Amino acid sequence: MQKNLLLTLTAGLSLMLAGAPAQAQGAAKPQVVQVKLSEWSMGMEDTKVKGAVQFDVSNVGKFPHVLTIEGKIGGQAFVISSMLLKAGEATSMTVTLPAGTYNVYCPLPGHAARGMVGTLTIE
Ligand SMILES: [Cu+2]
Repeated sequence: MQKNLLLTLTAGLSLMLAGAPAQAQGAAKPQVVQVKLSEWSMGMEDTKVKGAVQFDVSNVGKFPHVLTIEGKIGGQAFVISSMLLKAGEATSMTVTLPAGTYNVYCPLPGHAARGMVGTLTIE
């Protein structure tokens, strides 16, 4: 698991990662993806989207959970994490990533091993 870059995003914050292509249209609305974290699922397995993505993340479980996205852009590893969400809490984060496949998981100890993993594909 790479930890070169760890960014915690607060509600509504929009992030464009270095190396990501500039958005052609600028005003393009991000695609909304609902993420419902619980024991033991990311609630968004194998999501496929285009362009900017707004993750509306909620914790519908009993334990704290986090949405982490991990991958490489131009050979450079990155990790993006939501804030830690306690039971019943929600947040939103918008990311713009180049086309590719990224891993999503909950980084809390043992959670990924129990099934809190998935894939995000940007087309
Ligand atoms: Cu978790």
